[in-house]
Amino acid sequence: MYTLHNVRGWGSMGVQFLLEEMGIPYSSNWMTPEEVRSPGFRTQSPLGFIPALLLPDGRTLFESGAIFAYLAIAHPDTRLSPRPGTYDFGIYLSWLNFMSTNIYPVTNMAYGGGGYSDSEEQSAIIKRKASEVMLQNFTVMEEKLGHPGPYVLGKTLTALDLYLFMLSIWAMPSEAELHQRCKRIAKICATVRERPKLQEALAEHGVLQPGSYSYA
Ligand SMILES: N[C@@H](CCC(=O)N[C@@H](CS)C(=O)NCC(=O)O)C(=O)O
Repeated sequence: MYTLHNVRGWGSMGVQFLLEEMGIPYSSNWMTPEEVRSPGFRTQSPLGFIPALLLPDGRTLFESGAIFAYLAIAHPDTRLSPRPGTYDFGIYLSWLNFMSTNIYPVTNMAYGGGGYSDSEEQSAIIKRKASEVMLQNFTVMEEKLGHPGPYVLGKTLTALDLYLFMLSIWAMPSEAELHQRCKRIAKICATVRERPKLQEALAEHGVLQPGSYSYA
C-alpha cells in the first residue's frame, strides 16, 4: 500500500484527491511543517518538498508532476489519463508539466517561500510579481484550452483536473479572482469540488468551500 506524506493544505492534497478519485488504498503520514523541514525528511524527498509518496518497496516518489503521471499510468483501469503512447497522452503530459513547472513554483514565490530573496523588500517585490505571473499563466491555460469543457481534456475527467483544482485553491490574489478571470478553469474546479469521492479529503484539507484555504 502507498503512504502519502501529507500536510494539510499543501501539495499532498492533490495526490490525496487523486488517490481518492482512483479508489486506491493508501495511508496518510500526517506531518507538521517542522517535521517536513527537518533534515531527516530529505532522505525521502530530495528538497524536503511535499508531496512525497512512499512506495510499498520502501522507495519514495517525489515531484507532484511525476507522482501524478505515475499513478495514472500504474493504475490504467481507473482511466484517469489517456492511454500511454497515444497523442492524447502526449497532450496530457504537456498540461501536467505546464502546471507543475509554470504555475506551482510561481505559487511558492507568491507565498514568499523557496528562499528567493535576501530581504523583506526583495520578498515583497517577488511576491507581487509572482502573483501576477501566476494569474497570467492560468490565463494562458484558460485561453489555450479553448473548448467548453467541463474538463481540461474536454469531456473526460483526468488527473489533470485534480491538479488544476489544487493550484486554483492557492491562486493569488484569491481563488475568487481566478474564477472571475478564467471561466473555463472556474467550471473545471466547480465540477471537481463536487466529486462525491473527494468530499472527505476536501474537508481534511480545509478546502470544501471556495475561498476557505488559509496559508499556515
Ligand atoms: N516541485 C515540487 C514543489 C513542491 C512544493 O513546493 N511543496 C511545498 C508545499 S506546497 C513544500 O513542501 N514546501 C516546503 C516548505 O515549505 O518547507 C513539486 O511539484 O512537488
